[in-house]
Amino acid sequence: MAISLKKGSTFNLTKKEPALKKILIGLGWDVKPGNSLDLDSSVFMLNASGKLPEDGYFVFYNNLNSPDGSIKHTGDNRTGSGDDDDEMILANLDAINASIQEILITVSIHDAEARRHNFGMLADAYIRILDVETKREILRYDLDAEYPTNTDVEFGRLRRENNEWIFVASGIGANKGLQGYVDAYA
Ligand SMILES: [Ca+2]
Ligand SMILES: [Ca+2]
Repeated sequence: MAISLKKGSTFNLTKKEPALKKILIGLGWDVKPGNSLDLDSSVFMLNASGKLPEDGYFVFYNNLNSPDGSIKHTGDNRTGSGDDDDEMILANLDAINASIQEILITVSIHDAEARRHNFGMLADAYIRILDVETKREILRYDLDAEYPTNTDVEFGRLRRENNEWIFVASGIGANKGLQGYVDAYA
C-alpha cells in the first residue's frame, strides 16, 4: 500500500526504500465534464546554487532527456483522458549527475492564459512514485481542489541530502506558467 503524502510532508526514499534504483514519476489528471485541459509535467534539475547547470537539465515535452541520461520524459499527453498515468518521467537515481542537488517537479497548464484554463477545471490530479523494477507504488500525492484559480504548481522536490534522496511534497500553487519557472531557475 502506497503512502499518501500531505502537502508539506517529506519522505526519505533512500532510507525507506534502500533497494530503489529507478523510479517512475507518474502524473495523472482528468477534467470535469465539458472541459479540456493539457497539463504538462516538467523537471528542473538544480545544482547547489538552485539553478540549472545548463539548459538541458530542464526536462519537459520539448527536451525529453537530461544530458547525464538519468532522466527521461516519455512524452507529451494533451488531454489526460484515460486512467492511470497520463505523463511519465523516469529517473535513474544512481545516474544523476553529482552536481545535481535537487529535482523540482512542476505541473503547468499549457497555454492557460490564452485558453482561460485553471486547475478548477480538473476533476482529479495526482503525482505518484513507483519502483520501475517491481512496478510497486511507493508514494502518492494528490493535488486536491485547493488551487482552483491557479494554472501551475510546484508539485514536489527530490532533494539530495547526505547522499540520500528525500521527496518533499511542496504543493505550491502559482500563476506564472512554465516560463515563470524557467525564468526563476535558468
Ligand atoms: Ca501535456
Ligand atoms: Ca487521466
